Amino acid sequence: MNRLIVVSNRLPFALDSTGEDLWTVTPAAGGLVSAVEPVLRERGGVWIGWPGSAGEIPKRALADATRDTGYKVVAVALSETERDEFYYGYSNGVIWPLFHDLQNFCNFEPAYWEAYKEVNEHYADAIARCSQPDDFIWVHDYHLMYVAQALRERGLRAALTFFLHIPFPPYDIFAKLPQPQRLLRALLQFDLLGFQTRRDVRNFLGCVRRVMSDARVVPRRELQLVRFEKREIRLGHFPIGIDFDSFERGAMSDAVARRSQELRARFRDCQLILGVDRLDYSKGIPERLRAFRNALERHPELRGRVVLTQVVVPSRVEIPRYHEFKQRIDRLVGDINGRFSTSNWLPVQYHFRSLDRDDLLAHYRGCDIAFVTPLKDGMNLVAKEYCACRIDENGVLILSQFAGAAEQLKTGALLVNPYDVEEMADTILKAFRMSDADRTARMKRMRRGVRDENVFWWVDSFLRAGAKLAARSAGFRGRQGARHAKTPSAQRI
Ligand code: GDG
Repeated sequence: MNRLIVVSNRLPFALDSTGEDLWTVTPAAGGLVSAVEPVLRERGGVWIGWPGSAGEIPKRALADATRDTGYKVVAVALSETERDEFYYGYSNGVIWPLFHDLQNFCNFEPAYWEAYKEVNEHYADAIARCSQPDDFIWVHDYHLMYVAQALRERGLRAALTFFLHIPFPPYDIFAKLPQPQRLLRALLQFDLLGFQTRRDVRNFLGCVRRVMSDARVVPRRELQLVRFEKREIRLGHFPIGIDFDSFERGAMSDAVARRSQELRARFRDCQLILGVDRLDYSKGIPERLRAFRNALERHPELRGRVVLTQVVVPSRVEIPRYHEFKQRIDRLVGDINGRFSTSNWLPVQYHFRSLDRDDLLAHYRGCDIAFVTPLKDGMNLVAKEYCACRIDENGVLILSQFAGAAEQLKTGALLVNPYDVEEMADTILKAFRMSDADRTARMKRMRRGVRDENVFWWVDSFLRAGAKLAARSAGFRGRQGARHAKTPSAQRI
């Protein structure tokens, strides 16, 4: 395989200014980074992305931050307006809510689409500048769906591949987008489109059939095929995994064992229920809290016997909707604790911050029940990480039927509808009462799946599908082609 070029909106760390020429480096939160970082660290390659602060890139801080990564980092700069209109605007104010079926949260401001295209052009320029003919170019996620079109306009004919980390909506929802045709046309400039689940592939093909009259869908058993503008585009589902061994090893470490014992010792005689999410309205946190409250109201045997630890990692707090959403969570936690707590029992332990890795793993290892109830989710890695850290093969996973992970974990998880508060409350009781034998049988099945279909399996299956296309690629034409011809062969992966 050839050198891997990963392109995503954000780099795996954020640079924040703390004064004149003073910068702090913080690891970026979120599923894409958790999944892709170990792959690039292992294989090497290039990561193109934005370091998270608007304005010029601080060259020295960037060099310091990337010295020991094991791969090359190319930073893309965004102005404040671009950040507001591309990142907060079109990406997170239109595509994110719409693709999670929450169309009422969308702000279809026309200027955002223009900014989206423009910023995608910056990423395309960065790719054109640093790529070589043999590179495997892998663009990630919903911020960058226009990049292939921008590259085609620059004369690039090399194979381009794309993976969508979030769900792809059904036609009735997708059609609300003011630019359905332009967006699908842009996506069809890639040669390989990867989605998390079969559901997303089905939805995408449904939209292509309804919106793109000159595209032809040719159903295939494995990779689907679309013929469009004399090109062939392949499509498939590639459910993302986690670095299972690293989570398992981490969970076995002395430090994690000690912290998990400390956690358990603080809540003797209680079963611990865990929720871990980025602050996001798609994660179903208020619904989960309402379900927990409902469970305490209707099932008194749970009072004093369960504790819900809810970790909320700050994210996109600059967007007013996220700020309001946090206040809603704060109020619900206050209400539950105010109503049910006793002198020696506080039902909800609420942390609005990121846990360090050992602490996160200690929570996975030490909590009896994971309560993962997104309203909709591309995959949801927390569900898989929980299974990997259950080295005692115990623990119950309550999982939303609308998380991509449900397709793989349904043999062991208790699936729920995250909009059905009473069903979730009853499922808490069912999990609480579940026998050790049942817990173990279910957890063993889930762990087997998460171990086998890990992040390296995910990346290999995607790269294998893409390698067939790369063989057919023609490289750059014109001036860029001439420059590439002189470049020495790149690092192999
Ligand atoms: C997107 C899609 C898809 C969470 N809290 C802490 C912490 N985390 C880490 C978890 C996990 C990641 O953040 C969250 O990943 P998710 O998959 O749950 O969600 P998104 O961020 O929305 O990710 C999602 C994913 O991309 C991958 O394709 O699964 O559907 O929305 O890895 O461990 N990490 C630390 N402390 C915390 O407190 N250190």
